[in-house]
Amino acid sequence: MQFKEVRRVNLQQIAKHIDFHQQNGTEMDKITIEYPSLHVDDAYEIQRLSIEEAIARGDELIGMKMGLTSVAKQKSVGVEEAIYGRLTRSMELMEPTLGMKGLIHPRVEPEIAFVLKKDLEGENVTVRDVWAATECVIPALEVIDSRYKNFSFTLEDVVADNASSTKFLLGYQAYSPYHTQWDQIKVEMFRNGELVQEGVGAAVLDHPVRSVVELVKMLSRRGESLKAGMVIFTGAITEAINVYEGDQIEVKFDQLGILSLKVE
Ligand code: 0L1
Ligand code: MG
Repeated sequence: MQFKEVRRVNLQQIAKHIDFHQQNGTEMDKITIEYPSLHVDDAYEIQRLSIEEAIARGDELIGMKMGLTSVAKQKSVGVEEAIYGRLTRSMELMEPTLGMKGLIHPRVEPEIAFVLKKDLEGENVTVRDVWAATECVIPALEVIDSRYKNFSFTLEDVVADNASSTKFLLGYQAYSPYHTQWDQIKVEMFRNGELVQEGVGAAVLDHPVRSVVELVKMLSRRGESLKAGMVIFTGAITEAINVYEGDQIEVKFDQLGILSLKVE
């Protein structure tokens, strides 16, 4: 077998391995233990292939997310760059409850989500292009759950594991992109009534719209783009918090209401 063929087969096998752990909510060793020379480009290909496995089972790609968009978050997991992941229909919580079954060590983080009405592509995309392509902006919560033991990984590991994507909740109320200054939005996160995290929208690459620009650029380097109708999670406004069965999470988005999540 040619080298290229061996590599292609391996990426597919690794993708199937990761998909298995994502589907079953079981822990795994870092893939870089077995494949120490894995490149980040390979990791993004593994991510794409693992989502293809889910799509082949009837799931659907409905959005994308940016992760590690704040220096604080990068420091907390020891990875020094922003990354992206893919969101599928089965990840969306239709009710504000999170079942612990099938999850390993979930964490919750508040985000600002964009919903697109036009495609976005290309290395030269601008902030103006993103506003013109945005249907609405929605306060949201992301549930991340690394499949790696102890939430410990390298850049390549976390990219291959779809940037820890697991579940997401969109608020019921959508806002015009021009409703407010999204970088000024203050967010407070409460667990069982106790304030545990606070932050502002500017924590996300100075402004959440810049996260969408960066995502389009990163995707264009791999020949991919964002499509009309997609929901885009722009990145965490605060540190993520661990959640446990019985927890009640409340996140106050300044002037935009409260998102609640009951953990069962
Ligand atoms: O959405 C995120 O910022 C998570 C990116 C992956 C790192 C992590 O699991 O904390
Ligand atoms: Mg996130």
